[in-house]
Amino acid sequence: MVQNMTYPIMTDEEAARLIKNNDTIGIGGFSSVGVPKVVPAALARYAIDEHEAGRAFQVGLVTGGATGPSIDTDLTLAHAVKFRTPFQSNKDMRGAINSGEVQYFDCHLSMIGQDVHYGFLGKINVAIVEASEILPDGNLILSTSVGITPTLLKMADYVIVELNSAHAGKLTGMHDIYVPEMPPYRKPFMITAPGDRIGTIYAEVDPKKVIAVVETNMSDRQAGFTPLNEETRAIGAHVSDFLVSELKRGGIPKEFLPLQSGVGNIANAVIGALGDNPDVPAFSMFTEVIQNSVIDLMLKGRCNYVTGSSLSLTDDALETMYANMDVFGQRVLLRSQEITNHPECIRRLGIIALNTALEADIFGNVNSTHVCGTKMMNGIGGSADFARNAFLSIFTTPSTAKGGAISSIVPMVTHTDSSEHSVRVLITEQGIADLRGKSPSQRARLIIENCAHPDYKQLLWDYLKLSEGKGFHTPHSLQNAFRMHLEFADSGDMRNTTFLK
Ligand code: 0RQ
Repeated sequence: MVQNMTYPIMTDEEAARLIKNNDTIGIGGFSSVGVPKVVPAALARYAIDEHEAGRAFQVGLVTGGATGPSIDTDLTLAHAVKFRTPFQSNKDMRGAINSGEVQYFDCHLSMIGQDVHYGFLGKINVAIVEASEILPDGNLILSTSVGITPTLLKMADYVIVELNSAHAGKLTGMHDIYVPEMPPYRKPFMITAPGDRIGTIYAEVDPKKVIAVVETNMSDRQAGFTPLNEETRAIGAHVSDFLVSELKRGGIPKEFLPLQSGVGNIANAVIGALGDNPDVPAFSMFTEVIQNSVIDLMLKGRCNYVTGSSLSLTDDALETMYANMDVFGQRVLLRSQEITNHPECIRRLGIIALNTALEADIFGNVNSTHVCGTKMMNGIGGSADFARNAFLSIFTTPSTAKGGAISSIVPMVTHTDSSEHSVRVLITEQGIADLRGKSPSQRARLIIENCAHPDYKQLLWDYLKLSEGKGFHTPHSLQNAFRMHLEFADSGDMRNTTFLK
């Protein structure tokens, strides 16, 4: 037995100085919660000191998903990040990615842990992870998220632990940690219901790797969501109406199916709307990110079980959970993202996947990441892991952006994250397009009629008419496919578009 006292206790500054220029750092945690906080901030200060002394200092960042400001703001503003993968949602990091300062590759979130395991990303020199407890044998009880932390602990040369007493004892038993074997020894994951456990409540770490423990007491300070508006309410109502009609006609089994919900304001609003519709049965969730609306629905008995990789909750929602552990203790389970997003589980459980598009084209392809095809917003995240393997994959988006100057329904998406083959239903505040079993022409008609904003309907009909009947299976006019985007770049308003004849 190794006692936790054998781990060296250090200050954040001391721990940060164990990291070297050019190291690849694995950051534990997921979707901005359960991530390390003080060591990355100290690392940013250290980088600034090194730069001022005329020495190079940059690191590569491999994370589970989005992280906190001490990583994506502090390290970015210190010009200390060389590359970053697989997902971020931070203004400063986004700026550095789009300016070319930081090399970024976004990646399906089910795959990043596996890529680390396979060695595709090179060596992970140091993992920095947050834990809520260190067990007597040195293993870790993680905190509000799991992400790829178990894999980082396994694969990194060295480990720095931030021991966060804010969650001490509160989350014990709420994790299910399982690291898949490497092929050819990988076994099926025997998860046949969202609550099935396959692993341990702790994450294993080789005590010899732990070079520092830094004690903290900090909440995640997760940002809140924008209040519901007419648009997000309408999207939520359409999603719940659609699921109810599918249930009634037998398109969804009467037992209902577990839901996955994407990130952001719209996803949060959609789950809230499902909970408010009495015709939607109380549901379970097999998802990646557990957002605020789920906590509310569990208290109301509308959501009866949720498993995900992070409790991406504002402080008040987390306090609500801690204060009602009789409700939440046995109904919330945190897993690694290799499992929450695993194609095998998603396909077996028959997940209903609800994700958000920035733009969708009239043939059903979805862009979730690139504004006007060039500027990175966040990343593909887990959206396509779920969309590709779901029982039913639904994408939602408001029909316009930027006060109506952009139509989210366009002739051709400027970047494709989920293709027409993975997008089965498209929903905007205008209505629902059920694309299943429809040809490209039929899909275009449905999407224009049901989903486009009235300001853009005629424009999109005009586009379709340019090429329909000309012997094309997918009636595109290549010289006009991006005219709406080009018009926005020129005049700032897609409504001014005229197509070339
Ligand atoms: O810009 O912030 O400047 O106002 O995009 O848009 O409407 O607030 O939507 O917060 O729900 O995020 C796709 C980004 C939606 C998110 C995306 C502008 C709009 C606004 C945000 P402002 P909203 P949301 C699994 C699921 C990929 C990852 C994923 C996302 C900003 O859902 O990152 O799904 N998805 N993961 O004005 C230009 C358009 C636009 C546009 C919107 N067509 N053109 N700008 N905007 N449409 C879980 C995980 O992976 C963790």
